[in-house]
Amino acid sequence: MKWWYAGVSFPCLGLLLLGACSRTPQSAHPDETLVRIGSVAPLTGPQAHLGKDKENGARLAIEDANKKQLVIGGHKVRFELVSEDDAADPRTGTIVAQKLVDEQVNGVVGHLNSGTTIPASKIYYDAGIVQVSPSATNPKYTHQGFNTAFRVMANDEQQGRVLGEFAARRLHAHAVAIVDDSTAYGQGLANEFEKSAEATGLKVVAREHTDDHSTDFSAILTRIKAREPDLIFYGGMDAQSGPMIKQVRMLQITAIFLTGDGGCSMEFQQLAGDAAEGAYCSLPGVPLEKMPLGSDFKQRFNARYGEIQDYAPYSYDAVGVMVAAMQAADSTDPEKYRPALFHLSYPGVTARIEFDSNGDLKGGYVTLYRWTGGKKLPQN
Ligand code: ABU
Repeated sequence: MKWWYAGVSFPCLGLLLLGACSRTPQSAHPDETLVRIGSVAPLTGPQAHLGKDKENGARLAIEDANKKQLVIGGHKVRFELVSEDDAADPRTGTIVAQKLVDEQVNGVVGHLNSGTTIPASKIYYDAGIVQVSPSATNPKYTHQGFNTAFRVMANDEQQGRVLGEFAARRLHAHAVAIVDDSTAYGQGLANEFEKSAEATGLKVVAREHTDDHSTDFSAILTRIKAREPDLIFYGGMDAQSGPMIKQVRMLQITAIFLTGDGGCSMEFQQLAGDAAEGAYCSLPGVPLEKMPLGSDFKQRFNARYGEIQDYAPYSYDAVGVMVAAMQAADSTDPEKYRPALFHLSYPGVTARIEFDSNGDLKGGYVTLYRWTGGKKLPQN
């Protein structure tokens, strides 16, 4: 339901068109203030499963916040999620961002992809709306000088470095082939991996590019096979890495397969089938089981929404830290609670969340996993 149906009377609608009426949406309960948090992710297209997972994480956090019956700024508050679909498309991302700005949401959790998050961040910054991305890892997002931009996971500089060192020191690779999906995320992570791999003495024997809609990689993989790498690194999402590893094994390429968080989902395993066995991937943070609140979150999420794909816990934390900042500032106004985000030490389910002056997560731990018998097993 749109805010102008829920909270603005019909006479007010006319005045609103003349700019003479408050646009603040009202709760259906007269003694409550409605606090609306935007959530943006691809809910259609090849990444819809990841977007839904992210949305569900945010939804669970909103429900938990409402259970606490918080009073902020002297008013009982009720949180509401405003979910939007950007289809992982940068242009749609900016249209949806402008829509949320026009609707005057109190904050935004999103977007999911770096390619949508980065262009959208300018729109939120210009409007003074706080944006916490649970998953966009391209460093540029928090390096544009926008004090409204935050993220709750390690960025691709951190992840790429760890992946490169892991390939050399733990997997003992020597010759690596690198493929990326030509997106802000995939290409950026592959570049960081390449830097790290070369710094640790690995030889890059092939560098190839695909896109985030392809599923046939036979031409790329045939060229790679001729270069005899002992490891293939893929920068991109599960919709490509799943079919890619299948085709790697069909071509009888025995190289180790390694990818980042975009390919570390349950969907990767579903798409790859038996070919997933022995593949490696990284996820920011420590495994949920090792976090004080992680197992409880996992249990409740599984009971409510099924298996976690990838980003639900980070999205849960992104909403959680935003609500914590509102409580700390005793205000749901983004101008007022934004500064509080820089001073919080928030116990998330994926990490203790503290932001640096750019809005990046301090510490930025990364865990490597190996697919074994259909499960991801932590390696560090
Ligand atoms: N972090 C990987 C997926 C999201 C993105 O950065 O595009």
